[in-house]
Amino acid sequence: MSVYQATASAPVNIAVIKYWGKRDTKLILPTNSSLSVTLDQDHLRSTTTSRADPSFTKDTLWLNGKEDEIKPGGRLETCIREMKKLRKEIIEDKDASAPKLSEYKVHIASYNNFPTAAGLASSASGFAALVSSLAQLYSLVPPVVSPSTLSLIARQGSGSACRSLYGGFVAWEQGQLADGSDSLAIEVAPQSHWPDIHALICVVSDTKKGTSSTSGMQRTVETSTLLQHRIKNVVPARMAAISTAIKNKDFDTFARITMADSNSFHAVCLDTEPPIFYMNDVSRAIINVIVELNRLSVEKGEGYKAAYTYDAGPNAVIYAREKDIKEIIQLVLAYFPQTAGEFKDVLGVFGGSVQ
Ligand code: 2P0
Repeated sequence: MSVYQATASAPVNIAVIKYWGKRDTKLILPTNSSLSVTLDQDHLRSTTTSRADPSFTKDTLWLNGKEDEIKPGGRLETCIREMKKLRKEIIEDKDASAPKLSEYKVHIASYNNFPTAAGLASSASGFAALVSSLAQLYSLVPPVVSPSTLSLIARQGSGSACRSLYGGFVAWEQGQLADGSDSLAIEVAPQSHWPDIHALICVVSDTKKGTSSTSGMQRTVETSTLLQHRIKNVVPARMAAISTAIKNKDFDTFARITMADSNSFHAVCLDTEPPIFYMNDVSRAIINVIVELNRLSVEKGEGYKAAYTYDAGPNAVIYAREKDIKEIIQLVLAYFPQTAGEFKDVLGVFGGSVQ
């Protein structure tokens, strides 16, 4: 008897143009496009195994070994249902001899291998790995199905997950259509285009954030006037400019826009009622160190050395070129010793290249 089983893994991505706000909360359609860099670290991935079998009585998911409820109408159920639908339409309806896997229940086991201290969100890599493993199981792989098509489904698990289906530099185009069929991820450039770019994660705190992204961003949509300015007047030009900077390997422009967009995202969080604070004093002190490092470097005619960005939490991600990584790590550790002093809550620095 045949065994239908597949395993796939997906990496974490960190946005340089931030997704913050939905125009459709059910389909997860964003109020603006976003762009991210996919991290290429073996220890920052989700790995998922899916198995379809006629003997299974219900779809079941285990997350890090613990059964997770698949709520009717919830994000997990949507992703599984949409993947089965794609299998039926693209494979089974066209080839009568193909096994009817879409009619079998699935068992799914997913693991995140992040160090708990990294304080990174797991929904992006988690839903991307889930969709990738079902795609392998159902033979929905290139050239039959593109990662962009799969991203339409991963997006409905968690918005940022759609960007984890490609390596390198990835845009999530917000799209215009009400059904979300044009709100998908596209590759801006593969990692091989600009392998010199690296990412450092400076762990400021590993405690769970106070306001979840999902509820925080909806509060921003409902209450922030600054968000309207951001989505209409700021992000579209930045998306175009940073894509060009990536294509030209123009680090100064990449760094300037990355830092500006992190600042803009945290400004709209502050403009939310009640305000949302994701950065803390240590996060802001790291910004000052990077700003000063860049100021001195620009003064010497050597351009920018580093770009900071912060997500919905206090941990810094610093993008830099290979030649500057060592100096930046030494600088961060000099200002924020990991064992003593008032900055003892800086838990660690993880280095890595992008995928
Ligand atoms: C981003 N973040 O672009 C932004 C920057 C956090 C700050 O995507 O509700 O977990 O599941 O679609 O994807 C976090 O939002 O939210 C996020 P849902 P998600 O990476």
